[in-house]
Amino acid sequence: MAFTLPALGYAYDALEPNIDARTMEIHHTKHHQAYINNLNNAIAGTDLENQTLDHIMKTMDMNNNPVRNNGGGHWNHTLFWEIISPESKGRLSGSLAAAVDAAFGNVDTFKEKFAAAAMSRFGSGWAWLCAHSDGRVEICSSANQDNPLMPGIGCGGTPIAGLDVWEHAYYLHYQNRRADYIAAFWNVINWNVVEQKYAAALK
Ligand code: MN3
Repeated sequence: MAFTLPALGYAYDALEPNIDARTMEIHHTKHHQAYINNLNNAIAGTDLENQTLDHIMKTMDMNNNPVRNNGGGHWNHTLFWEIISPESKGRLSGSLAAAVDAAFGNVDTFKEKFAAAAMSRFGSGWAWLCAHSDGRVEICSSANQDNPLMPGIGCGGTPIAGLDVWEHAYYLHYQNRRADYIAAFWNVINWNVVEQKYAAALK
């Protein structure tokens, strides 16, 4: 079964001014679609063809660059579209807020550390908030289209929020101002979805 581009739950211009419509459209219809097309081509006729995307991530042969780069690209963007929304929804609360406090002291420190992870990723990659099955959360970043589900990335758990810091994610509107793009992320993060993903990661 070939992978297909997931529909967004909002219009391309719905995240303005935090993420501009042109970036959203190109990012979704060109970049994400290309990862999917290349992934489908890479797995056609192989044992991976009928596996779930999660299974492909967790059992990744890190020497298989076409599947690593394009499978990661598909998984990562699928999460990203889900955890943003036209306006920030919900708030950090409940058991996720407690886990964030336990790990970082408070929400502001969490945001600072997440932004630092996103800023310090040299070149292209992602910043992640990951949840472990025992409830702990941690922040990390990974290069290119790698993600923490893949073996040997250096941080564990399940990503429950991720921020794309490839220039294609922000350059049209923010040019080199990655810090401004990261700050705008908090205006569009959907905490309700992140909390659902946190709860699912504990099972
Ligand atoms: Mn991207």
